[in-house]
Amino acid sequence: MLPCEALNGSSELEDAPQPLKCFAVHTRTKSSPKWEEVSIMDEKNIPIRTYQVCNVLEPSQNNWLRTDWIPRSGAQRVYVEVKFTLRDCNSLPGVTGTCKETFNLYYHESNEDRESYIKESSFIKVDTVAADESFTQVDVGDRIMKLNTEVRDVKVTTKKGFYLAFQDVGACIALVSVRVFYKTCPLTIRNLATFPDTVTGADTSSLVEVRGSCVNRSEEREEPKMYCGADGEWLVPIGGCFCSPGYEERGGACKACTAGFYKARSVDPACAKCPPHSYSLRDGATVCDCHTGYFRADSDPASMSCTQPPSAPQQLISVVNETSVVLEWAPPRRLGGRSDAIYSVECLICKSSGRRSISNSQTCLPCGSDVLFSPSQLGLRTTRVVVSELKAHTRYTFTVHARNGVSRASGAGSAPSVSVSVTTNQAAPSPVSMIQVLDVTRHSLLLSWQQPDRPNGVILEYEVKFYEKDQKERSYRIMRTFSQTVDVTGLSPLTVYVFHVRARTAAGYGDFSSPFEFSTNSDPFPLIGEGVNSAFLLLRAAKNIYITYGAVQLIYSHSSLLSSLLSLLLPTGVKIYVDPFTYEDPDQAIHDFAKEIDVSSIHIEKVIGMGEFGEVCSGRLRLQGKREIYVAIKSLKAGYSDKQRRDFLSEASIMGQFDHPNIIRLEGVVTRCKPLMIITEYMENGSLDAFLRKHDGQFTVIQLVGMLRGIASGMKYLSDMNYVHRDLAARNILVNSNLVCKVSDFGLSRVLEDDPEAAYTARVGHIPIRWTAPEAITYRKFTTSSDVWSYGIVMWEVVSYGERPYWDMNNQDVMKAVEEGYRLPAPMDCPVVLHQLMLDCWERERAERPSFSQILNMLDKLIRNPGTLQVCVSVVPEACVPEWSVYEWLQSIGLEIYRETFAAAGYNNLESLLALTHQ
Ligand code: ACK
Repeated sequence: MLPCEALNGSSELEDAPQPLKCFAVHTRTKSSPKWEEVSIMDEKNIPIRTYQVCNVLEPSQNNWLRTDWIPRSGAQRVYVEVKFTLRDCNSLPGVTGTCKETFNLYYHESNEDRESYIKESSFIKVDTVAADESFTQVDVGDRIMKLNTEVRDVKVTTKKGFYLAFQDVGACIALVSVRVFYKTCPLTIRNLATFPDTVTGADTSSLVEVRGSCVNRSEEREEPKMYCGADGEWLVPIGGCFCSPGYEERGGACKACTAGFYKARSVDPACAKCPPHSYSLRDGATVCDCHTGYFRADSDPASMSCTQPPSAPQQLISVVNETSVVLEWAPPRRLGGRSDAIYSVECLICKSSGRRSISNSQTCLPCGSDVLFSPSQLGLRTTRVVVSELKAHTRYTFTVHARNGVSRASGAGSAPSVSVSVTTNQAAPSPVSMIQVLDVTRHSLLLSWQQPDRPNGVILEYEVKFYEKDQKERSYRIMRTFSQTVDVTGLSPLTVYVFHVRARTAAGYGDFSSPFEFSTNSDPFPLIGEGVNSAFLLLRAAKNIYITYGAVQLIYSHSSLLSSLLSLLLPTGVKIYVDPFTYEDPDQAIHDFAKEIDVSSIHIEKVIGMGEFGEVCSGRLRLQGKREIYVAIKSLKAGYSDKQRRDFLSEASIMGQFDHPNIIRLEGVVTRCKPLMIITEYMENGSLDAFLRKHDGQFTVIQLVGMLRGIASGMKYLSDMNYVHRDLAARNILVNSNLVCKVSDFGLSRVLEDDPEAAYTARVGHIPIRWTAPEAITYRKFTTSSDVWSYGIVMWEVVSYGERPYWDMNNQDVMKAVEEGYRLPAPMDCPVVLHQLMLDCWERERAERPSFSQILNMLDKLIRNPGTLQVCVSVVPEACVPEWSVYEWLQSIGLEIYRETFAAAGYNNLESLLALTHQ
């Protein structure tokens, strides 16, 4: 066997070194092999086997020595290292020119490992191998054998293996060893990627591209690649891997982070110590857990300390400016280690619910969506917010909550907060947004407008300013009116006028509306129109007439023409109620007082209740040239009798005669098709009794008095028109979205058959006993004064938030008690002045009861001086305002002259006043 040395970065070919065999290669000359296998001693005197040839004396030598078949084993370029000795021709005595000093190296690729006979021509020459120069210098006589080492490489790519062959052409050679190997780039790890042992390419310049694979616990950063060069060197590393989270690179491998350390992302260079307020107990942590009481938000990086929710905001202060409040606060004392504190403002309207409870507990409701927060209500980064569009005279509680990124993670229920309660001041009403013209003549314009969006109190009157457009504001006129309509007369024909309207409450005037322009026309003024309608219009336009109910009955019962003529004789300005039952033809009444509406302009939406004659629905009405409005629709159910039809329509005939902001407005009737309908304005909050019960304790006294004022104003209007309602009760008052109360439920026969409260009495028929004055119960004496009695009961219902008058006493007991002088006591927290007014309405002698006009004046006075409402008749002494003296209380009700009398009688403090009774 030939000796063999292993070389770094190279591989010996399988089965190499191969035993060289001296065997025949098919040659053109001789066939006998000249190579001989000879044992010699090497330099160290170790015996080795060699192949030798030395036919230097004979010419034309061609001696072949070939290896066995060598499998290629994937190699593409193999290296052949030959160790040999060669005799210097000059050192050989007697040698002629035939002596050579080289031999040739050949190869032959083959899939066969058993080719016994290979033609010489099948071999391809690799090179002519010469001995080293130094070797030619041989010490003559001493014959030191010089070992030459020559390496040649050859590309072998076509077959599974190859043969090597050595051709001697007349030299004196001894082949000591032949080592055949190929080169690989050795397995290596670069940038945390493993590159396998790779065989080099076929050519000396070829680079083999190799893809690496990430080491354990690592992940690819960018595809790891390297090139294996022909000499077995790795070149141009690209890409690589990162250690996975929880692991870091140590010595080319990925090792787990130890306890107390973590690595969150593969791109992080190394494990890091756990941030403050966190820990990791096990190796390989990707994140550290927070200590108890500390938290991490979803968006917090793992490198961030664990933090805490903030404490409550501090030093909340409020500055009220009419109906706006500025809230300012200081940041929480503890921010929890974060800088992302945000604030939200909660707004509640709170009412003391002390009416039935001894404690001062509060009922709070969220403020409506119409309240504005600037810059915003939620997610505030600033410590200041302006809250506007609040209701006037209303108590609000604002709570400022502080939160930060870990408030939710902490799982704490509500965020720490600070609260403040404020009461808004009076505010002037907002401007009227739109003025419409209802009727135009040569000299007049009939205008109407909606109540301002934010009345901020009870509207006491409207001021209408107008001027000729050409005159600008150089000369203008002012008109004041209580209603939302005004008939502006005395105008010049065909002239453009500019109108502004503003509203006034106890807080003063609001701003004027923007200008609206209307022109008078040149139509002739209808002096006497046809029928009652025009006569009635004239009556409405007239000023300062007074006519009795009976007189009008007489006129209308005879002839509408007569009444028209009479009306011309009357002084101007008075509106008189006309009993539709005095008409010979009831249809005439309905057409005189109500507008016929085409059913196609009504869009019914839903049923809202049941009336005596059928369903009550809500819906929309769009009349030509007018904007769409919400309406209530009462219909007459099928199968009605003549009487029912007449009774049903009588309500419209009555309502159609009224035009007042506190009387339900008739929009019109449908009589030309079935079912018959009565269309009225829509009152969003339904009937007053149910509305108050629903909002028990939620209004200020001023708001309650505002409602009562509206009802009193409507009743004054009705009484001025000589109309007696007979069934005034909170259930027959409707409330709109602005809390405006309007008297409803008119009709004649219904008095009082459709009222579930009306009890049948043998003497006077159906009577709502609890609401009715004794003289009306006893001998049917229904007058405005009996309406005043009912109004007193309504006052009691309102202040007690819909309580049933006389609670569960039966009608008999109520009549008896009232007869004996018993009167309803003041409801909880009822101002003394209001209860006094109720008692006045319940005077036995009807002549001693106040008129609606007096009631209205009284309520206006109270609204203008809210201080007078501060003293309450209450079973809870603390519900009264403590700082008031008896004198101040007497002053507030205009009775300060009795100061001495009260003192003499021992009434020295407010508590002693609680014992006072009406008597
Ligand atoms: O208490 P409510 O909701 O108010 O239930 C009754 C029901 O119809 C039967 O009368 C309601 N209602 C009557 N007229 C109107 C109206 N103009 N606007 C709104 N609701 C009305 C009443």
